Amino acid sequence: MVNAADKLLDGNGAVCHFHSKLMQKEPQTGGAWEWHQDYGYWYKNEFLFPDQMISIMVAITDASKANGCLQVLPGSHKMGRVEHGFSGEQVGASMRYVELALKEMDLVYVEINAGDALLFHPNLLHRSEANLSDKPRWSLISVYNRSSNIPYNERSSSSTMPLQPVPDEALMKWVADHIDDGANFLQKDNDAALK
Ligand SMILES: O=C(O)CCC(=O)C(=O)O
Repeated sequence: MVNAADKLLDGNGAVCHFHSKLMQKEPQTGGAWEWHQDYGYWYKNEFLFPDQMISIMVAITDASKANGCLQVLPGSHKMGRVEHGFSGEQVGASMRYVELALKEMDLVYVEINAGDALLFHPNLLHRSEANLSDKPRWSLISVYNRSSNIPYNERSSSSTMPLQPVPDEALMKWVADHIDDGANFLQKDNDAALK
C-alpha cells in the first residue's frame, strides 16, 4: 500500500501515515454518509496540497449496493475542493455542486470483494447508503500523505513522519506484547497504548 501510494502521490517527500479507520457497517444498522470530499475535512487541518494525499479503502467483507457500498463520481476530484458545511450531524459537500457534478459524471457503486482495495484522491466526491441488508460491510480506510505536505493545524505528527515499510509477511508474524487496558483508540498520539 505504501509503495502504491508512493507511485500515485504528487511530490517527492516520504510517504507517511495520516490515519486509519475501521468502518463497521453492521447489518440493518450501519449508517449512511452524505456526499463529501475527504479534503473537505482535511482542509481544516491546513494541509495545502491534496494531490499529496491518498485514501486506500480495503474491503474486509464483500461490499455491494445491498450492504451500503461506497458510491463515487469518478473524475470529480478534478473539480477541486467544493465548499462543505453541516448536513445534519455530518459535514457534507455543497449539494448545488454535487447536483451539477451528477449531471456531468456517472455515479459508480464500488461493488468489490473482500481483499480488494480502492485508492482515491481526497477531492473525489463520495457517499454511501445505510446497510439495510443482513450482511455486515466492514472496511479499513488508511490515509497516506507526503512528508512535504505539512498540516499547519494538526496536533498529531504522524502525517509527516516517514513510514518504514516492512515485508508483507511481517503482518502475520507480528505479535503484540499486550494491549493496555486503558488504551483509548479514539485518542490520537496514543502510541504508548500498543506495545
Ligand atoms: O465507507 C463508507 O461507507 C463511507 C466512508 C467515507 O465516506 C469516509 O470515510 O470518508
